[in-house]
Amino acid sequence: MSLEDTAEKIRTMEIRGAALIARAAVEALCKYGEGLGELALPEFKEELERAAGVLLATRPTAVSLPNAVNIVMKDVRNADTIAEAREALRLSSIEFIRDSKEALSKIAEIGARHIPENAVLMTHCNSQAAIGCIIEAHRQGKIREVYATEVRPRNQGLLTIRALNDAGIKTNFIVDSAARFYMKKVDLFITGTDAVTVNGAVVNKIGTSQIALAAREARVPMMVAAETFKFAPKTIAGDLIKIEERDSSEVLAKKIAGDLDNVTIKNPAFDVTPADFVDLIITEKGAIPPEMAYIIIRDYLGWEIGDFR
Ligand code: RUB
Repeated sequence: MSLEDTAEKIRTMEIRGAALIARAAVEALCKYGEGLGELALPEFKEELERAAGVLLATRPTAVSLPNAVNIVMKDVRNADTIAEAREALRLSSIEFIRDSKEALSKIAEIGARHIPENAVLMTHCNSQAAIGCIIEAHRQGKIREVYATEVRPRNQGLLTIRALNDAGIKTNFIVDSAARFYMKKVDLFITGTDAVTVNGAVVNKIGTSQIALAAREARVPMMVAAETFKFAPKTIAGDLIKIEERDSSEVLAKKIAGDLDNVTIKNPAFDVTPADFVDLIITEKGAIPPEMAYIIIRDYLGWEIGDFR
């Protein structure tokens, strides 16, 4: 698959979910670099930066994408010879993909420890990291049942119920607006995330914050499964996470919406759940309260306050 094909698949959400986007981007970048013919070092670096730009322009919210590209490009940028740059690209790509897969199993193991016995869970959207925790807890005999939302407008809930069903987990499929109705039966609300800010706010699929609000009202804790590469370094300097606004036709077909001259159809793909509503974030390095997000950004992603002067 060419770089442009991967970018298009990310844009159209054929490839979706923050971790899968990051891995696909890294694979595409690596393959693109390997396909570049004889080039001098500056041209090689330039071509890769251009390719990285194409990938970064696909979807704005998942910080896993710029983080992954930066992790892979760091050694390439520092390389002194073309051979070094090519080797750096190959090795750092292999390493990122391996580490990100290992992170998922670690998160599943740690997350399952924080799921109570005989638990009723609710989840929103389709997160590999969150589903990993649920499946591991199920393997340990801890899950009674799961409520999974539909996730309008793109119906990612269908992917979630397929995964839970295949794992043999008793699952209830509900429309998004039924989340509060069922919250009283739930012990834990669990999601993944596209970005965690330095102050511990969690950016995830639209509707997450509404369900988090219902969970808080019902005194149901919220747990977020997040690889460390989902933490957003630039929020240290006050950068806000850009919320992707997708095409209105995802919400309402153009042939229906066409003559509604006074109606604007809004389609934000993500929302922000404040740290106050989040009880625990499960990373591959351990479970942390949201207030510790800066430690992850500093100690595991290598960014400091001074980097953004
Ligand atoms: C996906 C979404 C997921 C996170 C985490 O949104 O909000 O909860 O990306 O997923 P979209 P994972 O479908 O718009 O990409 O844990 O798999 O990285």
